Amino acid sequence: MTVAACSAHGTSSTPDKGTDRPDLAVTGAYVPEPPMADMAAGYLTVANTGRAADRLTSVTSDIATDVTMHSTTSAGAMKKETALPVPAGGRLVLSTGGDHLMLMGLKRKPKASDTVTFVLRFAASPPITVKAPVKPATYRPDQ
Ligand SMILES: [Cu+2]
Repeated sequence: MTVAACSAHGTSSTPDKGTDRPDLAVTGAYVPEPPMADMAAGYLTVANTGRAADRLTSVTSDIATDVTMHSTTSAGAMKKETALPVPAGGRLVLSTGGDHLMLMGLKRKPKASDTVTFVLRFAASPPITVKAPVKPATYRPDQ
């Protein structure tokens, strides 16, 4: 196609709409039923089909006064993070034994079949609200 070949040469001054920004979608969110009444973990995947990277910069929840982002070191220790990267064309995966959300100051203890709401905020993209089902403590996602 001559038209495509022409724009590929960069003769057009109009930038491609939407291709140079992140495009995020959240899947697989869940909260395992916590063993303690004052603390719980949250897991989810943020997929970025856009061509720019983004960062998860803060998370809030209806059931916790404080939600922090944690990474897990190779030695198994948790480390608090102020942001987690969502690479362009890649995924941010929060999973058991890896990066995760930590819910502190629980207003109620999540029980299996409850739903927890998270609001995820990003450096570039608009906020995303996620309804995460509470799963039994033994639950592991397929992937
Ligand atoms: Cu943690």
